[in-house]
Amino acid sequence: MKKVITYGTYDLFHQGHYNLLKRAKALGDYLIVGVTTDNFDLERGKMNTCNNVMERIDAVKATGLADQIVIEEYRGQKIDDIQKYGVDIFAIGSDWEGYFDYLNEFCQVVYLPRTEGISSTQLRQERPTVNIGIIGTGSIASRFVPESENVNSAFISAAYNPNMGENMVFCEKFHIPTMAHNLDELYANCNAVYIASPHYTHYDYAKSALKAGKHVLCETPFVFSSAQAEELYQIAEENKLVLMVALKTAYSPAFGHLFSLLKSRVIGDIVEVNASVTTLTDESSEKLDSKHFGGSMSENACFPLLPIFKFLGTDYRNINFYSKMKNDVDMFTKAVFRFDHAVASFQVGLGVKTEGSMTIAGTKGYVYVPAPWWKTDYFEVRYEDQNQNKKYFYPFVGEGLRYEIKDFVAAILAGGFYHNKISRNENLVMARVQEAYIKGNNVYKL
Ligand code: C2G
Repeated sequence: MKKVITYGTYDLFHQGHYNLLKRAKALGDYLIVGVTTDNFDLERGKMNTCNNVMERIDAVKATGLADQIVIEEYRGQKIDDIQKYGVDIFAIGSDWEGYFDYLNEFCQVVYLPRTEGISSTQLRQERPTVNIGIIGTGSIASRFVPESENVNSAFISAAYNPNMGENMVFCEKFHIPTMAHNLDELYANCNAVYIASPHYTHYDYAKSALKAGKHVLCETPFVFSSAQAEELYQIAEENKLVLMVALKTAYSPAFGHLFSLLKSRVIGDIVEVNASVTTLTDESSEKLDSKHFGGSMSENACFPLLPIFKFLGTDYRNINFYSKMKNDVDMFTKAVFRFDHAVASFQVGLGVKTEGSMTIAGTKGYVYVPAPWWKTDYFEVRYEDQNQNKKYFYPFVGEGLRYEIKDFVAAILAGGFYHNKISRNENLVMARVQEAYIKGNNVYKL
């Protein structure tokens, strides 16, 4: 019996896929089809698939051409499969011509003609698009635009900056169709808004965008009081709009899995979370402007607040802040939280440098996430018995903003039926912490 194997993602299954499977089947007596997992596709940079692995397997099954379906989970698996299943022929479309010649050592490699004029990419482009207007055209927005190009259904349609000179340079550089002269013009040319303006302007812009009926993705720190956060969520809810905070760590594959591992109690009860984010900054930077909520707390605190609230909940008893001040702003702040059964702390700095790692201590072991933990692709779970230690690796592609953009767009297209990676309550409590700090509650200045 001649066994043939072929692989693919088979997203939005189409005639090209069908023809390929038929041609592959005709090469032998038994066809094995490998379907990539969602994780493997993420890892190889394909993050715009519309169907999940179950849907893609079902589509292959429905053709009736596959005698066996396997899932492809890792690089190098093709060699393992060929040996494991005693495969005679590896077949793949001609778009891969030459790429899989190394498999000739293990079986015959056949490149089959590809069907012209149809592709998953083309079908994805025909799906509804979310037109995003950007408010604020600084450095984070400059990273956002190229990242959005990796997200299916996301299109940057307009940009606004009250400084028209800056806006013009930005729109020309990134080929943005509408250079909006005011907010009304921006809103007329988008159905969602990404707010990447200075921190102190977030609340006003978010409120205005929501009132104009636009979905909002707002940069961090979201706002500076829980009342403001509450008000914005209420407007979003009343108007059935998506409101998300662009805290990129929350959407990254590594953080998502770390959360699930900890909830499944791999280190027992969590007793301590400690995380640091320090980014040395030029003293003339706007980030250190005392009039506009500058400083380490406002710039960086949302990052460590995320794991603290995700892993320990938001019901802390108290927080004490210790701040090293200069020109009325905190160059460095250490915060200590008391929970009923745990303690947490973080260090944030713009003028002081620390190791940027995170540790989570539990009754059975601990998790170590090396610097920079907030954009990690790797962490370790460690135990007293070192033989039990485990290392985990994940993709973190590019600037890592594509994950939050993907979630934002997916939430809009799903009409709100979507799990938000940072809950409303977590965002409210993060704003409450910023508020407490600004009011000077339990702030000890050094
Ligand atoms: N294909 C085709 N004609 C098209 C589109 C795709 O013949 N118009 C073929 C591809 O050449 C491939 C198969 O259909 O053999 C599946 O294509 P994709 O779903 O795009 O999967 P791909 O990214 O090519 O993954 O490990 C995975 C493999 O490396 C291939």
